[in-house]
Amino acid sequence: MTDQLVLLLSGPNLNLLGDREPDVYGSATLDDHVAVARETAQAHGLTVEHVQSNHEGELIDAIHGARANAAAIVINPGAFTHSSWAIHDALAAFDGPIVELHLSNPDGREAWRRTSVVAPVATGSISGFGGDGYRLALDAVAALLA
Ligand code: CA2
Repeated sequence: MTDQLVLLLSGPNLNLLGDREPDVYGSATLDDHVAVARETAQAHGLTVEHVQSNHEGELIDAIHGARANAAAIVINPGAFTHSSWAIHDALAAFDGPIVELHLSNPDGREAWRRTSVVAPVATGSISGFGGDGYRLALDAVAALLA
């Protein structure tokens, strides 16, 4: 049987991880985090497809694509977390589990980060555990799909 596919989405500026703000986001790169997600997925018999984009429409297109081929979505929407009702609507049209993932804990930061417009359409959220969040998110997806 083929592995179930999990779409891992990374929003704007996450391609800069490891380069700046290590005090907030850690020193690992996005590739490092994706590797952890892939390893965790593999241990659960899942496969990860990763898409990073700095463009809202590209993230939305990827979510639409997931409707046909993915069992679950893990998404770190970056700053779109706090503003993108378009991503909210796209996720609302996806039928499987959705895990919202953040490296930092947005609730402990600036006031504008305390609102997530993605949270209402997510199955659950993992925030504030740094890179460990990628392993936790894939563990959560596996449990939800089991
Ligand atoms: O904590 C998270 O994972 C965030 O989604 C990261 C977003 C931020 O806007 C959210 O409030 C919380 C920002 C990602 C930007 O990442 C950078 C990495 C290195 C240098 C600059 C930005």
